[in-house]
Amino acid sequence: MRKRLSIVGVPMDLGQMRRGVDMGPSAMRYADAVKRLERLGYNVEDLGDIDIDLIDDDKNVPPSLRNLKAITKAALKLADCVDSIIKKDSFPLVLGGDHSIAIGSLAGVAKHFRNLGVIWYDAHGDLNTDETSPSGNIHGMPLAASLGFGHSELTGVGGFHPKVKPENIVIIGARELDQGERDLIKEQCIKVYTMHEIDRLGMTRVMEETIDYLKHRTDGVHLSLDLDGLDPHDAPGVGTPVLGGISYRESHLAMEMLAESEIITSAEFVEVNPILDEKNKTAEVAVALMGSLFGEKLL
Ligand code: B3U
Ligand code: MN
Ligand code: MN
Repeated sequence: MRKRLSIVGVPMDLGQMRRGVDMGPSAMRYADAVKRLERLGYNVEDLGDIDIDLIDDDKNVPPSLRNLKAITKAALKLADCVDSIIKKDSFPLVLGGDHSIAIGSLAGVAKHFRNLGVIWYDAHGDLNTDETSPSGNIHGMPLAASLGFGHSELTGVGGFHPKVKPENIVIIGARELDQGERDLIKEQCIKVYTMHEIDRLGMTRVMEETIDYLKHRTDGVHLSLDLDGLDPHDAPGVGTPVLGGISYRESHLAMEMLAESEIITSAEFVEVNPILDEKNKTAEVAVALMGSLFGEKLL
């Protein structure tokens, strides 16, 4: 029987200040995400996009949690959608949108696993809370919120927390962390492969260790892939590019190793911003990586 895969787009840019990332789902569809995955033998359904309500909450919400109401509302909708995808035995593939959407993805996924693992492929830790964030941008908070840290409206999406335990997380590609994030990583003993470890060990070993680590302690793994984890040369269309990132080739290798390992049970590709992109390059990179994640091989 063919494996089922359900795509849902979250056209939201409210978790950060640069407009355009709400067009990420369209850009990845335009880059032929559906066809590419169908070619691999998947039964792909595209559920379209979640409706994003623009709620003007500036008056009621502090600047440390910009657009809290609208982001929470979108997270609740996405959580329900992801939940129903898993209930019908399909694989949820979420297209972002800024990274704050991960709060909803993880809320929907976490109900179905007792020991969910998370791979956070990102230049950033996204481990800020409203108390530690230097920007007030919620796209810098989703991993903290999923661990149960931060504002109760974010941590409480889905009615339970935490969505993931600190020992079940692996961050890959980090090269820009705020002090509060560093403190949380140390305090919670979160496993992080910074660019230093990727350079030193090589991506092969990083992924072998990651897979081995998560395989033995989790019953499902969500891949949260922020395109800014890649080097801006390879993925220029992102809102907060950071030099010295993971290469296109290393990223393909990482996805191919994840495909072989068969540990990934849900995934999201976020922060593609077509306005900042070079001829849809970043969306094409995202779709090429999806191909590898779902088993594409040259021979
Ligand atoms: N850590 C900073 C910057 C940032 C986080 N995520 C992205 N940028 N993409 C913050 O605003 O929390
Ligand atoms: Mn991120
Ligand atoms: Mn990032």
